Amino acid sequence: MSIVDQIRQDDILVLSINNPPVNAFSPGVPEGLKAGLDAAQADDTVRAVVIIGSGRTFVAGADIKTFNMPREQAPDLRGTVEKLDRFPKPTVAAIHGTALGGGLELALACTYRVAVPDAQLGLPEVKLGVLPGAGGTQRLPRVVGAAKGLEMMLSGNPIRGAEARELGLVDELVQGDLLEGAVRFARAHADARPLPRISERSVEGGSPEVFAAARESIKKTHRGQLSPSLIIDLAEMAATQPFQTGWEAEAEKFMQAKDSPQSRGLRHIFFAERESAKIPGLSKDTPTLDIRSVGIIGAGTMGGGIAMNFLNVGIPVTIVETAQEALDRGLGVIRRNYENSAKKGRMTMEDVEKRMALLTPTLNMEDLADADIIIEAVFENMDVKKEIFTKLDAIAKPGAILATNTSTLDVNEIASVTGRPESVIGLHFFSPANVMKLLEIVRADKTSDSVLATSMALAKKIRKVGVVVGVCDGFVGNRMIHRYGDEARKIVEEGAAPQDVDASMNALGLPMGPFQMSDMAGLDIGYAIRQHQAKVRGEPKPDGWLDRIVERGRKGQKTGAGIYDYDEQRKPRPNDEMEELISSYRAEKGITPREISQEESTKRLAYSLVNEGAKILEEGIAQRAGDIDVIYIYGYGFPAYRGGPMQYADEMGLQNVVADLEKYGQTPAPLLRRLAEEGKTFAQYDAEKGRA
Ligand code: 3H9
Repeated sequence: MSIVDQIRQDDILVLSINNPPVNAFSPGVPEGLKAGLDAAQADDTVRAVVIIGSGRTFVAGADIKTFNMPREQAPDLRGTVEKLDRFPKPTVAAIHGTALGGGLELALACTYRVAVPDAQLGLPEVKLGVLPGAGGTQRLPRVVGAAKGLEMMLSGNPIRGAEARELGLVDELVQGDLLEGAVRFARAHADARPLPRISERSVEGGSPEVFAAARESIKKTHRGQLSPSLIIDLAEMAATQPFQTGWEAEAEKFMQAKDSPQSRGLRHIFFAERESAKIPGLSKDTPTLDIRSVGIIGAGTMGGGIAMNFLNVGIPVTIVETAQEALDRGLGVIRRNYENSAKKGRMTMEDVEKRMALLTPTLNMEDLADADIIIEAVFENMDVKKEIFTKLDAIAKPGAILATNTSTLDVNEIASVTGRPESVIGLHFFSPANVMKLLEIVRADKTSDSVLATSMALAKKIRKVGVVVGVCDGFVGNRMIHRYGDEARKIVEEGAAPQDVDASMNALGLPMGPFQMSDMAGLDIGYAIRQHQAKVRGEPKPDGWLDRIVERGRKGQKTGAGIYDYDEQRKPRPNDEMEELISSYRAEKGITPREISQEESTKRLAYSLVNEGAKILEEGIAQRAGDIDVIYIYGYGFPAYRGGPMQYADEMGLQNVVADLEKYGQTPAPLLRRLAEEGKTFAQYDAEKGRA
C-alpha cells in the first residue's frame, strides 16, 4: 500500500488515501493525489475520479504537526485544491468517518460529494486558533449560505451526512458500500459538462446584517480571540468579492492566524490532551475492570454531581448518606438539576425519569457490597475518611475500586487503613462535578496498574478529561492555586484593590480572577485550609486581611457577601466596608500602599502558577508540563488559547519569567531556572522526557 493508491475500476480511477490513523494531509498525500490526478488526466479511458479514505475515515484535516514547518516544506493542500478545481474530468469525494478542515476543503474542491449518513463534515479550524485555509471560507458559504457557513466555521462543530445532504453539501447519501456507491455515482455523472464548480457560485443570504450579527456574537463566544473575526471577514469577502480575491486573502489570513500565540496555545492543548491519556507503564494490554455499578458515599453537592455523571451514561448508582434528611435533600437537588435541563430542552422528562430510576438512595453502607467502584465524597477530614475506608474494606467485594474524592488529603494514608491499598485511588472531581470536564486521577504508591487504567477508561466513558497526578498536598491543580491565592492576597496587601487584581486575570482571558473565584467557591474553604496548614506547620494562626473578612461572616456568594457584595443577579460589587478593612489592615502592618500595574499583577499571578507547576513537574507529581496545562484549561478556566500556564510561560520566554519572578520577590523553582539557563521551554522538557 502506498500513501495514495491508484485503483482502476474500469472507466473510474479510485484514489485511496492511506495515512493512518486519521488520513491527515501529511507530506506524501498531496504528491500522491496529484500523481493520481495526472494519471487520470493522461488516460483517455478514465472518465472520472473517486477520492476515498482507507481505514476508519476520510481526511480528518491538514496535518497539524506540519504547522511548524517552513511554508515551502509543508504539504501543499492549497495546490491540490487548485488542481482539483481546474481538473477537466468529474471528481467525487467519497466520505465516511470525518471530513474535517482540510479534508472537507478537499471534498469541496471536488465536483461532487457522496457520503454515508453518519459521516461528519465540518471546519473545526477555529478550535485550533486558525481558519479554513484551503478554500473553506470561500466555498462553504457558497454551498450552504452565509448564515450556516458562519455557524459551522465559528462553532467548529461538524454536521452529519444526512444534514449535509439536505444543505446540498453532499450530493448523494450512500446507504451500502461507500466505494461501490461512489463509483456508481461517478459513472452516472461522468459525462456531465460543463462541470459544476462551487467556486463559480455565489453566496446566498450574505447581507451586511448577517456579518454584523456574527461580529456581535463572537464578542461573547470568542472574547479576545483572533481567528473568529478573520473567519467573518473572509466569509464576507466570499459574499461580496470574486472567488479569486477571497481565495488569495484567505492564504494570507491563514498564515497570520497560524503564526499567532493563540493558535500555538490551542494546538499545544490539542496534543497535550491526547498525550495526557498516555501513562508510562500502562499499555493497551493492561487489564481493566468492567464498571457496571457505582457506589457513592455522600449526597452533598459533590456526591450528587458525581452521581449525575454515571447516571448520564446509564450506569446505576447507589448513593449513601447518614441521615434521611440529607439523602432526600441530595436526591432533590439531582432531580431539580435534571428538570432544569429538561426545561431548557436539553433532555425530555422521560430522560429525567430514566436517570432517576438508575439511582438507589440508602442509609446503609452495606448496600455497596456489589458495587464495582465506590467513590467517597464526604467533607475533607482525614479521620472521617479513614473511618469510611475501614468500613468499606470490610463491605466492598474483592476487586472493587475504592476511590476518594479528596482534593487535598494524602491518598496513601487513606489507603493504609485498608487491607487492599492496590484498589485505592483518588478521583478528584471539580465543582460542579456534573459540568466540569477535569478529573484528577490520583495514583497512590500502591495503586495497581489495572485500577489506574480502569479509572482512565471510566473518565473517558463519563466524558471527562482524566489526568494522572501523584500524591501531595492539593495534587496539581489546588497546590498551584494555593500559591496563586497567596500571591493575590499579597498584591492587595501591597496596594492593589481586589477588583483590580481580578481584572488583571480577566485581561489574560480567565472568566474569573482569584477573588471572584474564591467568593464563588466559598471563602471559608480557603480559610479552613490556611488554618489547617498553619497548625500542621506549627505556625501562628493566620490573620491576613482575607481571614478577617471571613471572620466577619462574609463567606462569599453563598452568604450574599464576601470580598464583594452581591445583588440578586449575583453581580459582584466592590464595597466600602472591605476597602476600609483592607486599608486599616495595611496601616496596622505599617504597609504604605503603592500603585501596582495590571501587567505586574498578571505576571505575578500567572508566574506563581508556573513556578509551583515547575516544582510539581520536577517532583514527578505531574508527568508532563502539558498535563498541568490540561488541568488548568479544564479545571480552572485558564483560556485554552493561552495553552495553559506552562505554555504561556514558554510563550513569554522562561528567561523572562525567571527575571520577573526575581523582580517581584519570588524564588524561581530549580527546574524553571535550569530550563531558562539552557534556553529551553517546558515543551522541550516534555519532548525530551517522552523520548527518554
Ligand atoms: C486544517 O485542516 C487547516 C486547513 O484548513 C488549512 C491548511 C492550509 N493532524 O483524536 P484522536 C492524531 S486544521 C495531525 O485520539 P479520535 C491525534 O493526535 C485541522 N494529527 O482520535 C492522535 O494521535 P496519537 C482540522 C492528528 O478518534 C490520533 O490522530 N482538523 C490530526 O478520538 C488519533 O486522534 C481537525 O482539527 C491532525 N489533523 O478523534 C481535526 N487529527 O494517537 C482534529 C488527529 O499519537 N482531529 N490526529 O495521540 C480530531 O478532531 C480528532 O482527532 C478526530 C478523531 C475526530 C479526527
